Amino acid sequence: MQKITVETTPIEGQKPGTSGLRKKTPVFMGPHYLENFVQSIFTAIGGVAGKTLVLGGDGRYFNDRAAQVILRMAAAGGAARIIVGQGALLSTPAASNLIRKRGTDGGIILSASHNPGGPDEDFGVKFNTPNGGPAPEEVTNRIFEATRTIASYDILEAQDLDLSVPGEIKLGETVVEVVDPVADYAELMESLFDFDAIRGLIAGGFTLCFDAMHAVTGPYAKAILEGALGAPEGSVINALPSPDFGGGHPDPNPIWAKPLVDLVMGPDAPDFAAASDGDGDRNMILGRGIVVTPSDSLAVLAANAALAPGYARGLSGVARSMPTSRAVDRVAEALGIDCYETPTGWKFFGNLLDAGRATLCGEESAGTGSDHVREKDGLWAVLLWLNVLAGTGLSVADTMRAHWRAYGRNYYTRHDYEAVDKDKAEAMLEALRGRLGDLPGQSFAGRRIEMSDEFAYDDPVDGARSTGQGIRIHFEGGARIVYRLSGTGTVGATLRVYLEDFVDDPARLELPVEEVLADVISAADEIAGIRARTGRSEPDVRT
Ligand code: VG1
Ligand code: CO
Repeated sequence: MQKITVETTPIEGQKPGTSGLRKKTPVFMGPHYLENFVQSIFTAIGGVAGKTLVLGGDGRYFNDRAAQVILRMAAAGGAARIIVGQGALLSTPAASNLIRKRGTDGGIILSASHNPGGPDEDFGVKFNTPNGGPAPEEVTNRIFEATRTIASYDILEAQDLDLSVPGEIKLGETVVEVVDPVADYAELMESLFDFDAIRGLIAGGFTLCFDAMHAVTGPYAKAILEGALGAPEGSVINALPSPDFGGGHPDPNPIWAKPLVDLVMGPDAPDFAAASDGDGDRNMILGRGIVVTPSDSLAVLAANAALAPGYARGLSGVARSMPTSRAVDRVAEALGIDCYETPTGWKFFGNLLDAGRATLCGEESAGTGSDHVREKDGLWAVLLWLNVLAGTGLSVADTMRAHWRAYGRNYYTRHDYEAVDKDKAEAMLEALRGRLGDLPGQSFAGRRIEMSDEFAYDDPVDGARSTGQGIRIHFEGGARIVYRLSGTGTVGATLRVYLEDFVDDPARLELPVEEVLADVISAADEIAGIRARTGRSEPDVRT
């Protein structure tokens, strides 16, 4: 088979965001676009000669063809072995596990996560380092630099490989090893959780519904929940991965997973329900009559993790992204362990997990995980919840009530303004930045500001500094607003406004969220001038 060197020129805008490079699918399918980026990844890691990489994706449109291109490029670069999920499928946490378990040099994950897929929707490529985690900024900066100077890429002239059957195939000098995408991951889950207890819970009549949203977790959830744990067939819905996710957004939140919310609020509610996203790293937890806020879920799991065998020895510490509610901070305080506050994006947890400083991590965006891999992990969160419920015998709603009574409640919501004019959004934040010094002492909607700043993070392990990570406004009494722009969108700018207030009055623990946060929501608009500056009167999505 012949290696071809193709001349190319740099393509603008190949800068990885919060989680890899995400663009509209036709952009990725354009001449040299995927190839330039992949070659730049190879350049940034010093080439792939003699190396072993993991490859897989969430099955969205173009996943299969992109995987064939990457295999030919890795072979042209002299890779020793590429471990690829059958059908080029791997959930993000399963890829992270394989990268670690097989001691590889990293991996490439094809996904735009919760963004919709299809010929006119989104595609993405992400590189994970040998620890199994998303490349840290130092690596993504090198990848970006390489995209700006690239002059050629190497690719093997060869036909597509048959990735439908596990086994080994030779591609040039490279071994392509096709593996069952589920097996190693399922084994890892069984090592962490008390499967007997969960089986017993389900055998006792506890009912559950898992919505795979036509995305990658279908086969994983079928094998684990229905297979290993004995949930009746049909407990996993939308289980067949489809290239356009059945035409929906594979985003597990009350907007895109509304049918699941309707189910738990209706007469046929199961005891437990959950959903995951396109690439299987997010989770949404629901119970009869209740939707659990991701920030609360992190706090509950931290408080009860010791019920699962994998965490019985206790937690070394916990970490949350800055905009995530501070509910977990109270649990950490009670447990006497450290709580770290990092910028948005899982890559910032990697060093803390590697150094053993944190065992559990989470984000308000439905991401929860632990040191078992270096990515957030949707099914893991579902299984830990089931293990906790099997241990306490409580319902989801009673678990939340007990938690709020013990720790107080951080009422929380996030308002997203999507596809806002980028210049206007940036100008709004720039104006706010200029006023940060003057805000303390001023009142908005009857709330007095105590502190305001722009979040910067100094990694306690390697000292790397990340600036410009979101504007924070703290009010007297514990309320908080955070403003930041999304780093995963593909159209204009997405403004995220994170709103929170703390209540520990036992009489006020079960009020509607929008009612408790009404002042804080008004203050958020008054302070930044969202309506006036963006022309939007309402957020597009409230989670
Ligand atoms: C969003 C979330 C962030 C998450 C990231 C990747 O980023 O806010 O918490 O880590 O998506 O998740 P942003 O920059 O758009 O706010 V996933 O499941 O899309 O890999
Ligand atoms: Co995801």
